[in-house]
Amino acid sequence: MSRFLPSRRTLLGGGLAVAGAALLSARGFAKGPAALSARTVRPASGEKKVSFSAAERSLKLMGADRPESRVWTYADEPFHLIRLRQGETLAVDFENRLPEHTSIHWHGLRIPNDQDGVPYMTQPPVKPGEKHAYRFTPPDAGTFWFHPHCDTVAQLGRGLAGVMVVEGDETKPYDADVVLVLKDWRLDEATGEWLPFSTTRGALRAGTFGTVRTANAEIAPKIRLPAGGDCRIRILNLDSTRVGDLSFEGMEAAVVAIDGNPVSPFPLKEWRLGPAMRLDVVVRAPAPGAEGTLVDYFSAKPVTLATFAGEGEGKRPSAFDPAPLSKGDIPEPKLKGAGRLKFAFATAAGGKSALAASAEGGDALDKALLDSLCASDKVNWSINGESWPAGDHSRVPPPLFTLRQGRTYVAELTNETPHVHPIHLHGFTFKVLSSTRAGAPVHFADTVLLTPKDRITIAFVADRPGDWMVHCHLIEHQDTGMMGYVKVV
Ligand SMILES: [Cu+2]
Repeated sequence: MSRFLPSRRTLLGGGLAVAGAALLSARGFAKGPAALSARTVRPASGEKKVSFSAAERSLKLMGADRPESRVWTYADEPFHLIRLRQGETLAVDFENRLPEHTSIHWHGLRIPNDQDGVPYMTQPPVKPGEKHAYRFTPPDAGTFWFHPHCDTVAQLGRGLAGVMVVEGDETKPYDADVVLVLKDWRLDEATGEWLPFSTTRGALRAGTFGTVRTANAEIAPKIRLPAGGDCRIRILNLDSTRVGDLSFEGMEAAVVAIDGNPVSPFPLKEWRLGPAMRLDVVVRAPAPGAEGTLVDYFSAKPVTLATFAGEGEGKRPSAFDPAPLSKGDIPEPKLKGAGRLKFAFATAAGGKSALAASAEGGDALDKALLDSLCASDKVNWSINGESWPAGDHSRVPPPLFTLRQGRTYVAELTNETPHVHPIHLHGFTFKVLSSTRAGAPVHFADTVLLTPKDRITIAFVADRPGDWMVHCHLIEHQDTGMMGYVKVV
C-alpha cells in the first residue's frame, strides 16, 4: 500500500479562482444581513461516476519525520473529496477492502431511504471483499460528508470519512474554495499506533478525546490564500468527540451556511461546532505576507488549528461584505396543524433496552446470529427511555415515532444530562426554531448541538418514506444507546 502525505492539492479541490471585475458592493457589513439571492449558475444534469474503496492505508498524521499510522480511508488521500454540481446524479461504485463489514451513510443529504447507508435498516452490510453501488441526486447545494454507520467508533476513529461538496449555491465567485476537515486522532504519539478508541470513562461522560489534533490530517497546517481575497472556508467537524469553539484571528470572517444551508451572512465571533456539524465561512484573506489563524477556544488553552497566509499581489481593498449564497429548496415546515414530537436524551438509568423488548421470545439461534461488530455490551444512554443498540445493532427495535408522509412535525429536543449531544436526524433538513444558542439566526440544519440541560425546538416536513435514524453524533453515545429512528409512511 502506498505511503502518502496529506495532499493539499486534493483537499483544496476548487483551487483558486479569480474574482475578475466583480467588486464587492459598498454596502457596509455592519448595516445588517443581506437577503439570500439568486444563484449565478444553473443546475447541472447528467451523471458523475466515482469509484473508490475503503481500505487500510498509511498516513503520517504527526508530521513527515514522525511514525506513520495505519488509517482506514476511502482513497489514497484522507477525507476523500467528491465534488459535484447541483442537479448531477452521483453513481458510486464502492468496494470494501477492510477486514470487517461497512456501509456509507451520506450525512445531510435528502436522498431516498434505500441510499441512506445504515446496515440492517436500509441495506445489508457490505462484507469484506464485496462491492456496493449507491446512486442518487443530491437535491441541495452545500457542504456534506459521508461515513460508516456500524462500528463507527473504530471505523471513523481510524479516519473512514469523506467530504461531499455540491456546487451551485454561489451568487458571486470566491477567490478560493477551501475544505477544512477538523479531526483528532487517538494515537500513541511515540509509535503512531492506535490507543483504544473508546474508554469506559469517556463513553459514560463527554467521550474519549483524541491525542493529536489536525486540520486536513495535518497538525496546524499553513494554507495559502490569495492575499486580500474573499475565500470560502468549508469547515467540517468530523471528529467523534470534540466540540470546538471556533474563531478566526487576524481575519474578518462571516458565516454563510450552517450544515451546508445558506444563512444571511453574519459576522463569525465564536461558533460552537460539534461532531458532524459544518460551517461555511467567508474570510477576507490576509494581506501579502500576513497571516491569520483558526483557533479553538473550547479547551482551557486555545489551540491554533490552521494558519492562513496571504499570497500574491493582493486584491484592491474594499469593505468586507460577503455575498449571500442562493436560497435552498428545503421544504418549509407548515407549523399550523403540525404533529408534535418529544425526544428526551438521557442516560440509560431506568430505561429499558429496546433490544431486550424486541428480542423477548427470541431463540438460541437468534443469539448465535448476533452481529458482534454492531454489538454493544454497554448501555449508557437513551432516547425517550429506549436504548439502541443494546446488545446488538442488527436487531431493529420499534420506531420511536411513526410519521405521516408529507406532514410537518415540530419536535422538542431536551437534554436531561450534564453533557453536550450533537443530535442528527437522517434524511431531513430541519429548521431550528428556538435554541438557547446565542447569536444563531433561525436556520436549517441536519445536526443540532444540545448543550447540558438544553431544550431546542426543530421542525421538518416528513416528505420521504422510510426508516430514518435519530442519534447522537458523539459516537460513543450513539454506540451505547443514544440512537433510534422514526418511520415515515
Ligand atoms: Cu451524545
